[in-house]
Amino acid sequence: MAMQRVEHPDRVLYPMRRKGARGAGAWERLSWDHAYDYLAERLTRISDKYGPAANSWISMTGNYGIMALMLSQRIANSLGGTAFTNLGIMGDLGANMGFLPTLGVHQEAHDWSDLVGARLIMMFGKNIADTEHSDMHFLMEAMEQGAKLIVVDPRYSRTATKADQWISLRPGTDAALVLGMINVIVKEGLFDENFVRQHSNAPYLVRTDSGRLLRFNDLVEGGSDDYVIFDAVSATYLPASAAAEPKLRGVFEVFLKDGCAIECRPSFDLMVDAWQRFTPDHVESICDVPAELVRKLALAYATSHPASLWVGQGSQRYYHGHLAYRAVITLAALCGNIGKPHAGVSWGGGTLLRLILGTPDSWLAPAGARGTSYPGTRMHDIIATGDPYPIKSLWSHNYGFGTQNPRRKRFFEEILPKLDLFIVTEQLMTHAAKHADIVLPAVSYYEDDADIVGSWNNMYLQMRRAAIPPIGEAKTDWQIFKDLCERMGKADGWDMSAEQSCEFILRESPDPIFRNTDWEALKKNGVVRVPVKDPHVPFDDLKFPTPSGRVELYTEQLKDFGQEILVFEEPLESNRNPKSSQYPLTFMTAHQMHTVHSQHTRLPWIRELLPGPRLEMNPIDARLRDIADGDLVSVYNDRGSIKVYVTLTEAMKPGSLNLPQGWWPEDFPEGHYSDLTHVTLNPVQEAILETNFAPFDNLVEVIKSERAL
Ligand SMILES: Nc1nc2c(c(=O)[nH]1)N[C@H]1C(S)=C(S)[C@@H](COP(=O)(O)OP(=O)(O)OC[C@H]3O[C@@H](n4cnc5c(=O)[nH]c(N)nc54)[C@H](O)[C@@H]3O)O[C@H]1N2
Ligand SMILES: Nc1nc2c(c(=O)[nH]1)N[C@H]1C(S)=C(S)[C@@H](COP(=O)(O)OP(=O)(O)OC[C@H]3O[C@@H](n4cnc5c(=O)[nH]c(N)nc54)[C@H](O)[C@@H]3O)O[C@H]1N2
Ligand SMILES: [Mo]
Repeated sequence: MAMQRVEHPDRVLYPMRRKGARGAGAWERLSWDHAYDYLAERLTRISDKYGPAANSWISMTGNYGIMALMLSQRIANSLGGTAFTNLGIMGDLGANMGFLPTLGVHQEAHDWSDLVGARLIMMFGKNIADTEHSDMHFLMEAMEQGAKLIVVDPRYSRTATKADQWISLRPGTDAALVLGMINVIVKEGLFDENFVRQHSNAPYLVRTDSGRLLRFNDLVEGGSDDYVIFDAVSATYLPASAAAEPKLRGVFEVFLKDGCAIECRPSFDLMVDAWQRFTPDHVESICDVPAELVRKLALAYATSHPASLWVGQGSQRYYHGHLAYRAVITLAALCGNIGKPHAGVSWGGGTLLRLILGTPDSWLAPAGARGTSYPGTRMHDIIATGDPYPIKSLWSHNYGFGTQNPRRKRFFEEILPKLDLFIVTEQLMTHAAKHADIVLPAVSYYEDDADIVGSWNNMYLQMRRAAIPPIGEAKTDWQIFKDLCERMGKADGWDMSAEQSCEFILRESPDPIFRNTDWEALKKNGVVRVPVKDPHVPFDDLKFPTPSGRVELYTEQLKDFGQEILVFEEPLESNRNPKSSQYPLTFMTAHQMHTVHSQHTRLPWIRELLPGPRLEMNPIDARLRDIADGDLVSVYNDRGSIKVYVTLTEAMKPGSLNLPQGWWPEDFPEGHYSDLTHVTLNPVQEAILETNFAPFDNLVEVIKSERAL
C-alpha cells in the first residue's frame, strides 16, 4: 500500500511555479536551479522591503522525522526570518500544560511493557486501538494477566470496545469527573497520607490573605526562602525540608517577622474544601455520568494497586484541556500512585516529544544567528493584521496545510491574499499545494536518506534510511533548505550531510538520554533504545523538577488566573453555554485507524474500506432533526458550513458528533471540517506555554440537506 502513495498520480515530481491566478491549476515546470534562483530573489526582495522577519516558515508532523519537524526553525534562524512554532497549533500541547506546573516536566510515560502487572488501567481520551495499535498488544497482555480496563471517552471507541467498562462522559468534562473521584477518595480517607505529606506541596502553608505560599523568611529574619509546614509533633512552624509530621488540615494564626498576625492554612485544607462541591451528584449533573458510577470509579481506583492512568489527546482538545491532565495527575498523586511500577500517569513520554523539546539550540540556530519565533496559534492573526510586523511570505512544509490546520476558510480567503509568496513543499498535490505560488517536490519516507524518528510512547529511536531512490526530482527538506542557504550566501552551519546533522542533534542535545544514545548502534541497526531503565518508571526516585522538588498540587504560579487550586471549567463552546441554543452539538474530529492524518485517505485500497468522510451521530440527535442514516447533512456554525453524509450510531454520546479527521476538502461536497474550528487564545495557557488549538471545542448545528437514496 505504501507504493500507492509513493507512486500516486498526484505526486509532485518537480518544482513548479504558478501561471495565472492562485488555485487556477496552471503550472510551469522549473529546474531546481531556476527554482532556487527565483526563491532567493523573491525572499531577498521581501526582506529588503519589509525586513528579514517578513519571510516565515511553518512545519508539522508529516514525516515524523526530527529534522523535517524542526527545520522551519533552523531555516528561519539562518535567514533572519520568522518561524511559527508547531506544537500549539498542532493541538498536542494541552497535556504538557497539565504536566509542567504539577510535575515539572513536559511529559512522562511508563513503558508500555510496564502495563503488565497493573490491577487497573484507566484511559482518558486515548484510543490506543486506533492510534497506537503497534503497542496495543501490551494492553491485551496486561488484561490477560488480570488488569481491568476502564475507558473514559464520549465515544464508544475501538479501545472502549475492549474495556471492562466504558464511561461515556460529556465532552470536555474529564476534570470534573476526576474531581468527583478525588472528592470521594478524600472523604472516605482512601488517599495516601504519607505520600501527600512527604512528596507533594499539600502540607505547605498558604496565606489566606494573598493565596501565596508562606516562606520561612516571612517568619524569621534571615530565614531560608523554603516553604513552611506546621509540624504536628513539635507543634512548631518548620521549613518544609525539615523532617517532620506536617499537618494537612487546620487554620493557623501565624506571626510574621514584623509581628503581624496572618491566617494560613495547609494548601491541602484549602483544596479539599474547594473540591467539596464535586459530589457524585454534582458531577453527574456536569459529566452526565451516573453519581453511583462516579463513586464506584473512585473506590475502584483507590483500592486497586497498582493502578495505571493513561491520558491521550482527546481530553486536551478543548479550550481548558490542560485541566484534565492536571486533574489526573492530582488523582494519582493523592493515591501515592506516582513513581511506582505499573502505576503512574502516562502521556507522550516517548522519544518523539523529547526530541522536539530537546533539539539543540546550536542546531536550531546555526552560526548563532536568530530570527524570530511566534506561536503558530497566532499565525493567522499576525499575518492578517501585520502586527507586530508584516509577514509577506509563508513556506509550509511537512504540513497537511488545508486539512490539518485550524480555520482553513479564513486562511484561504483572508490570510493568503495578504501574502506575496506562498511556498509549499509537498509529496502530493494537496489542497494547500494547489493554492501555492511555488510547489517543491518532497521525498516520501522511503526516499529519505537520513532522519531520526522518535516514538510517541516508547523509548526507542529509529534511523530512517532510503529504501528507494527519490521519485522524480524530489528532495528532502534538509537538502532544499541547505541548497537555498548556499544559494543565498547564508550557508554557515549547513556544511553537514543529513546523516551528520542527525548525529549532531543527538550529540548536542541538552537531554542526556540523547547525548548518551549509542549513535553507532543506531546507525548500524536502524533502531536503538535510549539509555533509560527498562522498564522506564518515571519519578522512581520521587524527585520532581518543580520549584519545591515535590508534586505541586497547589499551583502558586496560576494564582492570578484563579487556577492555583485545580478547578473544572466548562469548555469554551460548551453545549450548556447560551450559544448552544443556536448550535447545540459538540463537534469532534478524532484520529482514525486507516490513515495518518491526511496522508492515506486518498489511496485506492484505503478508499475500499473508507469510501469517504462520514459524520457519526447518535440516532436520538438524528430523530430530532428528521435525519436518517446515509442522509447528506449540513454541519454549520457562525464560522463556516460543510456538507457530509451521516452515519447513525449509538457509539456517539447524544449531543456530540464525530467526523474522523484526515479527509481533504476535495472529499466534501462543500467546505471542510477545519472551517468550523477556531483558535481562541487562552491566557492561562499563554502563562504556562502557549495556547493549544482546541479542535473539539466547537459547537455546531446539523440540518438535513438531502435524503439518502
Ligand atoms: N480538526 C483537527 N485537526 C487536527 C487534529 C485533529 O484531531 N482534528 N489533529 C492535529 C494533530 S494531533 C496533528 S499531529 C496534526 C498533523 O498534521 P500534519 O502533520 O499536517 O498531518 P499530515 O496529514 O500527516 O500531513 C503531512 C503532510 O506532509 C507531507 N509530508 C510527508 N513527509 C514530508 C516530508 O518529508 N517533507 C515535506 N515537505 N512534506 C512531507 C505529506 O504529504 C502530508 O501532506 O493535525 C492536527 N490537526
Ligand atoms: N492510525 C492513526 N494513528 C495515529 C494518528 C493518525 O492520524 N492515525 N495520529 C497520531 C497523532 S499525531 C496523535 S496526536 C495521536 C492521537 O491519538 P489519541 O491520543 O488516541 O487522540 P484522539 O484520536 O484525538 O482522541 C482520542 C479519543 O478521545 C476521545 N475524546 C474526545 N473528547 C473527549 C473528552 O472530552 N474526554 C475524553 N475522555 N475523551 C474524549 C475521542 O472520542 C477519541 O476516541 O494519534 C497518533 N496515531
Ligand atoms: Mo498529533
